[in-house]
Amino acid sequence: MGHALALARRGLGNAWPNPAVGCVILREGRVIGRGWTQPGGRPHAEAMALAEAGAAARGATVYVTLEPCSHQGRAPACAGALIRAGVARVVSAMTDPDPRVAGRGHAMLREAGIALTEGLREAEARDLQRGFLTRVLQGRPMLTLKLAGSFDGRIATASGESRWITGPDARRHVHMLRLIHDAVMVGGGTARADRPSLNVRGFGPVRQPARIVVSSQDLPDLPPEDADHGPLWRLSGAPAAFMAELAARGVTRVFCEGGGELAASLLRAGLVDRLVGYTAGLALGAEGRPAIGDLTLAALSEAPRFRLTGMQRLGADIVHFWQRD
Ligand code: AOF
Ligand code: ZN
Repeated sequence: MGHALALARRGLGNAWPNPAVGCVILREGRVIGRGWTQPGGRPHAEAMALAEAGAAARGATVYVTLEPCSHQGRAPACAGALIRAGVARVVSAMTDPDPRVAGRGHAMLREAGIALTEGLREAEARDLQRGFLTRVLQGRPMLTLKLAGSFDGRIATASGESRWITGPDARRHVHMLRLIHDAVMVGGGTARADRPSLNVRGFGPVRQPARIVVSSQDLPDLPPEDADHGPLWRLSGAPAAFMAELAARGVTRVFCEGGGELAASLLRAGLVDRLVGYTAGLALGAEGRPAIGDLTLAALSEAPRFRLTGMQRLGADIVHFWQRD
């Protein structure tokens, strides 16, 4: 299952609107098939692993990070494909919350006489599939808020200078995080001030994330959609409404890179699931621009609080990860 989870990660930022699923087929202790959800969501992980295994899948054991689907989509259901291939045993990490599946995939396997184990390493699978779960169960994508700033949490000098507070290792790390999200989001002020590329550079040809600018005004000239830039969407209105609109477009994982007003409105609306902070060893003082605008908190107890899940040194900077459970 650890191998299947690692394969599933290859689909993050790539598989949407579908969840990024991984699948490993084993026979007599040897891996005979490996699969992960392909760009745009098809083929599914199981179809790819079964194709590799071929006739050897008969009698084999299948590890999969999400319940195999039971619905006839653009291709036959994975549960049916596993049954036809004659596998002996399926181990799945979690139930698929999609109402078209919701336990029916597991039931099909059991009824066909396949030995089924559910819930292996479920916590890790849920963490990996969080964007898909949020989309299906809450009708909005998962949102990661990124902030790169000084020791004192400032993102620019009073005059707006921000290049470069953090170093090249941190910047490359940001591109890696863009890569594993479906969409990158900024506010209109940041789009006008920085003209950010909002694309992934330095990782070869990739499925570029969609670019979202939250603004009620016209946008500055940003590059058109091409091989190096994802689709450009301007959204406006209340955070809950544009997040619902993104879910309707199939987006499961959003990476918000500021600015301060957008970050504050998302936090006030309780829509931030994860934080990623890059901190550099310099001080910009009270005159520097704050990373997050006014939260209008009346008491410390109202402050949105997150749990530390990891940290790492990146050259001269550090990156720290937090999340809400
Ligand atoms: C699987 N294996 O690798 C994935 C699954 O639009 P469709 O027909 O491709 O179906 C999308 C749904 O299939 C999605 O909402 C989720 O329930 C499931 N995703 N299932 O068996 C996979 N990605
Ligand atoms: Zn499937």
